[in-house]
Amino acid sequence: MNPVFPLQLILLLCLSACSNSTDAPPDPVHPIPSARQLAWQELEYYAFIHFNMNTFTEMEWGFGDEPPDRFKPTELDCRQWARVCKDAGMSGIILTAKHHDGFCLWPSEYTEHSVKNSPWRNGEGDVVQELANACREYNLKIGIYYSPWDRNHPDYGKPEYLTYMRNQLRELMTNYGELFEIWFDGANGGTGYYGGANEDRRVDKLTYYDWGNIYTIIRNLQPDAVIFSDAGPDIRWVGNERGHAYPTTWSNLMRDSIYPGMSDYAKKYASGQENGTHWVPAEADVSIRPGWYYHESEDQKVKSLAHLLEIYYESIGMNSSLLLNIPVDKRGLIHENDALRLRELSTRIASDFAVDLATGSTISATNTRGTNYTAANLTDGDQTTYWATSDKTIQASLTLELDQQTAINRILVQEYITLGQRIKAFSIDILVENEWKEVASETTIGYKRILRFPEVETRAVRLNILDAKACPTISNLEIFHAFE
Ligand code: FUL
Repeated sequence: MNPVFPLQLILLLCLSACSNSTDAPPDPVHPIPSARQLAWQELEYYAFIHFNMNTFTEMEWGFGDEPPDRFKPTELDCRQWARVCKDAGMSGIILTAKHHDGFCLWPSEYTEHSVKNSPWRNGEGDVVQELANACREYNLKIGIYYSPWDRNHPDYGKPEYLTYMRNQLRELMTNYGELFEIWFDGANGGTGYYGGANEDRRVDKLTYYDWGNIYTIIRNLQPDAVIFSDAGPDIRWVGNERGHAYPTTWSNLMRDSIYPGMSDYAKKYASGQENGTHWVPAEADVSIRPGWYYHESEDQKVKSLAHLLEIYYESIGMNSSLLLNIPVDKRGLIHENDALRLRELSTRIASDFAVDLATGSTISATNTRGTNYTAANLTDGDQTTYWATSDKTIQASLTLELDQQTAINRILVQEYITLGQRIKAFSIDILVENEWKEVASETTIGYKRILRFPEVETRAVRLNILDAKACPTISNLEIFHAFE
């Protein structure tokens, strides 16, 4: 053994004691996100594409008796969809591979009710494959919407249908490369064609689908994909189809007390639960038009820029992702009106969030855990560094001093969610003529919270953490001056 001099020994001990007390990370507050949930969280904004048999029958929910030859897009071009979504600043596309009417956009070997019996590409086409290729070309992620309810299938409601569903999911999970999200609709069971039976078939939504086994198939074949349903397991429905989360939105959920399609879901679970047992963050889905599918009569009803901005702030700005639906039209293209509006939205968001006015400011905190967790981590543009207080300090304030009087009207703040969602109450003050003026008093932050307030000229901004489950951990604080 090497001799160690007493002085060096003391120094070493002292250093390690110091680093333990100041630089040990805070304990996580459970539940915490999995690696696949953390990766998903960064995607934030992606497209839903409702395009299927309903596009050609002017339906929202097809009955299941539609003949495959009605599916005949004239100019289908998935590269156009990908181009529009990429230009819109989106990170991926989720396609309705099979909706409630059961028609399959891929030539499944388990049914005749698919593109293979349609006139499109002489029955040789595969929309899922074309979209997968286009997404790869444009560096977008691809996800699959698969309706558990199938109004076409003769066996729906019987155990045999589960074999069909599993076989189809295996096909989809195997043949199209890496998928980022699998989307299971909560709407299921009711009247339908069911192979000619034309009857009402109800299922026990809790037990019928044997979800555990379906999740196992997906985990085995697509280990990095997140699974969406009302009940997760990875991502949950936000509880409305208007595209907004709630000022209080927890990513925690009592997951085991929920099953997809339960009637009181929206009331009880949509905004998550402070004491939820599992990490199941919210995804807000909404259509850019009144319907999910394309209807020519809605060409002039594309949501306004102002409406879409509201949706943006109430989803991405309230600890949720935004799944914005674009109905592809009968040609097989995203309609010009929708493409134009999407571009307006992305241009506005890009310009409103182009200049972070917090960059270069001086930032200080009333409490800091240690040298690895200083307030400077909030403005370093690095999401893996964060500010934290010492274990026993829940309430603390951060003050940002700008180098000159500046007009501001947005503040963006992010918790370091790797260690769990912790903050229960916070407020924001702005220094106006030497007096602190409160502009926001709120509850949760989560992955991302964007606060809007009327434009104000200031040299200093203060974020006060008023209550938290444990010492707060915040990774990012940005300030902007948006158009209005
Ligand atoms: C609902 C479905 O019934 C709608 O048709 C649409 O697909 C929407 C996203 O989910 O539950």
